[in-house]
Amino acid sequence: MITISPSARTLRSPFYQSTVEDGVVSFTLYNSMFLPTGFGDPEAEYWRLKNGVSIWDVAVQRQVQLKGRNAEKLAQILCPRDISKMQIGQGKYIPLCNHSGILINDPVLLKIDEDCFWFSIADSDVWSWARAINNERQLDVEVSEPDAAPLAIQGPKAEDLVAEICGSWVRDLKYFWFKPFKIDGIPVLVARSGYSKQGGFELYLLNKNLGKKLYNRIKEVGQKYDIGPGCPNLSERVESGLLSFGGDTDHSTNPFEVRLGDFVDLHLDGDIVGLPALKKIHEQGPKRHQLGAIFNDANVCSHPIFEWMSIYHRGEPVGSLTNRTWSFQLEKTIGFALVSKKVQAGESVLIETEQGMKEAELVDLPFV
Ligand code: THG
Repeated sequence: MITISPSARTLRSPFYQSTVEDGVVSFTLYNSMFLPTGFGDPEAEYWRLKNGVSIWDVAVQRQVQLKGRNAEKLAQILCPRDISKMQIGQGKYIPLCNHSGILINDPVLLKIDEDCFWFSIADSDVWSWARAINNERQLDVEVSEPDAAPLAIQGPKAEDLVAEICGSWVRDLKYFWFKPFKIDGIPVLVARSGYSKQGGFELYLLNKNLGKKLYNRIKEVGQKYDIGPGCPNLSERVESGLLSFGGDTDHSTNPFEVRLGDFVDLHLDGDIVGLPALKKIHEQGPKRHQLGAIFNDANVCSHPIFEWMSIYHRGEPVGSLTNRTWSFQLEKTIGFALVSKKVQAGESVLIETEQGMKEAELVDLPFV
């Protein structure tokens, strides 16, 4: 068996030991941390997420904290989305872009306080980016990593479980909103969010020494909901059309190509990194778009892909398949296609797989 060698660069989450005890069988690296990718029964993990409730160690969603008098100013310079009306306790999904309008991360932004914001980041270094812009603009904001590690509770039974642990007030939390709370003395932020479309919460643990205690508490109360271990689920997230930054994007992807255009506020003006480029890209019209691909052969391959696969239409290369998975719901092999606007949903394409050229149908996302 090939394994990942640990080192001081590969960090463990506060919930690492708990996932090992829960039978984790594989990890990937994400933001230089171990992210569980399976507990030995992918199908059971999928249906638990769709029909029940599962607990996920997603501490790899690390926090980039901006603190100081100019924290909001710096956050807005970094965000091509209007954050001026955000309230304390509110979150927003943000397509972070560089000066060329290329997507460099897709974090959730949390307004912690009037002078404090957190970016809950996908897999790329936002600390260096934020520090660089901060220093260039001489804003004197402190950019750091707070003691915070998200633990996700996902699935249709998540709300009943979290309400039992924290109180029925959690039922009134709006999407991406959050509130500080103490569970048995364990400080957390309770947020309605998570990387699935099955509903649920994320508990941001605010004391890394209490990971085991929090995990155990949730499992204890979760027993009657038949809770079990899980992790961001490839099959569910692809069916649901959720983007994976770095997996479904490359170094030339802009937000309009990957269905994040609604999160760009083009009317904004002032000093915002990437906004002039985004206005231009929007004006000229993006050249690619993201569609779904459904293979005609049932099970083309169930394991994830290492590299994007070329897609052809009438003999011409038109783009790439950026992920691929077995859909337990559709009982087909599906994936995301990042393709030229010349091809549309409803058309057939050929995809260059390790089993040769395979026919697939393009469809609009999400699949489900
Ligand atoms: N939770 C937290 N941090 C994160 C993620 C998360 N950081 C990394 C990664 N996930 C960021 N990416 C996403 C992608 C999609 C969503 C959230 C974070 C998401 N999208 C919904 C959708 O696309 O339908 C809703 C978007 C909206 O309507 O605003 O939830 O999961 N803490």
